[in-house]
Amino acid sequence: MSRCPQAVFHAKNLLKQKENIIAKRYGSWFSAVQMGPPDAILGVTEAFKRDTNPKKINLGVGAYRDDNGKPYVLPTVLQAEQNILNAKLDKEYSAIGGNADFCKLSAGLALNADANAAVTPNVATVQSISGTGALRIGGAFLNSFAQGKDIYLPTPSWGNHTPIFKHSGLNVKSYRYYEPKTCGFDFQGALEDISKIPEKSIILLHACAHNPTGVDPKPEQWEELSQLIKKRNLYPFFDMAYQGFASGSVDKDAFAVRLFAKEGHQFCLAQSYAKNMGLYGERVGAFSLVCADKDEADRCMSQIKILIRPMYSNPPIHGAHIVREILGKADLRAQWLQEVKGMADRIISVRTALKSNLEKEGSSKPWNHIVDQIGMFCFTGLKPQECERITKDFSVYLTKDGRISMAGVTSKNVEYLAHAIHAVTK
Ligand code: IK2
Repeated sequence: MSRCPQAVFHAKNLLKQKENIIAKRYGSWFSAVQMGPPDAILGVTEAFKRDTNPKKINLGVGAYRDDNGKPYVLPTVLQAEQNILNAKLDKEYSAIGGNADFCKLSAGLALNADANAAVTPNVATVQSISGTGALRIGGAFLNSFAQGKDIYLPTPSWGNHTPIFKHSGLNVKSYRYYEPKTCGFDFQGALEDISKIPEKSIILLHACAHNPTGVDPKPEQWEELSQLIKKRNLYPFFDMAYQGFASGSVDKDAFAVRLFAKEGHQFCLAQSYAKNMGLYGERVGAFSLVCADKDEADRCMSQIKILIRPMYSNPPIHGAHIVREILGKADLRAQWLQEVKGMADRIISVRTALKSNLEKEGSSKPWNHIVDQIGMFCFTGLKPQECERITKDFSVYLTKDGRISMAGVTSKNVEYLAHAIHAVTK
């Protein structure tokens, strides 16, 4: 049955009016919202995905790749998951602070050279939503209870530190860290700036494999920093997202954290298993407070739980079970230590390969910093125009500050990368 033209016209008009009302209503709620910029790091991956050049390389985000450029699931993680499956664990809610065994094992991994030693009772640890979540819990706790609300970050620092701590309500300030002339640590600059930081402020320290520079203090420099930080009565906040990834040894990479503990500092610590267990998307990490004594640790723990409850109630369980399985079983733990070393060693080897390929290209620039820097990143020293050109002309994707993720470099693409770097820097 066909409808008369007036009725169709009337129906269409009604529909249009309805759409206008909906558009107007929804438009009016958020019409003032401006388009935000893409994330400085994750936005690089989006641009990389759109590129159709078969030679493209993504050196943006810090995620480990094998020598074929593929994501790597650690064999110990696969084994741990099999064990979890076999154990037929339930899916009940976790406690607010997460899995208790996981927490003890995490604090022990950071603080104890002996894997079998118990964590001292002055340490309060909760499971967190990876390293970012640990930093955010720490920010919230310090905003509520620290004596000073200023947090000093090294310049530069991981791009997410400033938003995390601002979002926590802290005042974000900075101290000198990196010397562009040497592509190394500005030790004197750091000492000068730290000695002027007002007492009771918080100081953020990258425990190892500084992101984005790959530049770490030497052990003797850590010792001096520890003395100065104590003298200035500053509160250290360690961010340890790369334990094992810098040197290949979880113990060597925990040097600074253990030194501060030995020297009687009270401090807090954010840990992540994204990199060293390849558990990026599982979002598993830990936040610890090293307190004066057990009583203080218990009181702080109660307050941390009160902060967590309205944020996300309690953490996810799967990642914590994997970590507990690996760290808690001697054979899996030993195998995992080898796998971490394997990842670190591959990164160290592509650093050497990149430097020698740049020399082969005939580059007369000094590239020693590629092998001197440590961990997942190399702060190449490429200027913003050079970064833009290497992306436009060679489809090499990196962050605008000249940071490249060494994890994205392989024996297959290192020659092409060296060629591209030389072309834009000669
Ligand atoms: N802290 C630092 C210093 C980090 O580098 C990271 C991870 N950053 O990785 C992305 C990149 O820079 O390309 C974190 C904390 C937190 O990582 P997550 O929340 O994934 O554990």
